[in-house]
Amino acid sequence: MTKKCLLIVDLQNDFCPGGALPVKDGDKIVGPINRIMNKCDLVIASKDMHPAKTVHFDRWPVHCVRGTNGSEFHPELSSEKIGFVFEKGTGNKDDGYSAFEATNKNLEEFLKESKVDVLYVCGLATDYCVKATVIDALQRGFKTFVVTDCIKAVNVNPDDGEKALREMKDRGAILIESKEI
Ligand code: VGL
Repeated sequence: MTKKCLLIVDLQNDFCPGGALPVKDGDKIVGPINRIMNKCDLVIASKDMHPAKTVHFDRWPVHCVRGTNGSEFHPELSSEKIGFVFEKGTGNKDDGYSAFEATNKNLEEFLKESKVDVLYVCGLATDYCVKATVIDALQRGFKTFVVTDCIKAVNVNPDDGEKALREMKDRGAILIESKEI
């Protein structure tokens, strides 16, 4: 039996409309993500968890600061189904785009110990944390799917999301829709 793991990247208030670094329609993927949780053997998530002062905020507005509401999951996410939350960007010098940079637990070791064969990645945002996480997963040898209707892009430039999808695909990720899981 193939062991499927769903990895939900940074579905936090600050990345949703009304948050400090809102991704357009970031909240629209919450419903579809809730619906695919039951199709996977294991559900885990990452959270951006920054200190109040970090070099990361030289580039971005202050967001996802530990202890603030902005760092919490979107309230409609079925977070009770999430088995573990990997925290990243926790230092004052690291961006922590990839979930594989988590500092509270080693994601690669966790996936290997959990005998995960296949990783399904979704969440925010396509062109930053999703992309970085997917590239790291591929480099570590995991068969990695990107769930295209369960991601949204920041789009600093309008085609950043499209470019990120192409790059992930070129590096070996498989793009699928949630109904195919
Ligand atoms: C993210 C920009 C800055 C993300 C995090 O979660 O994709 N994007 N920090």
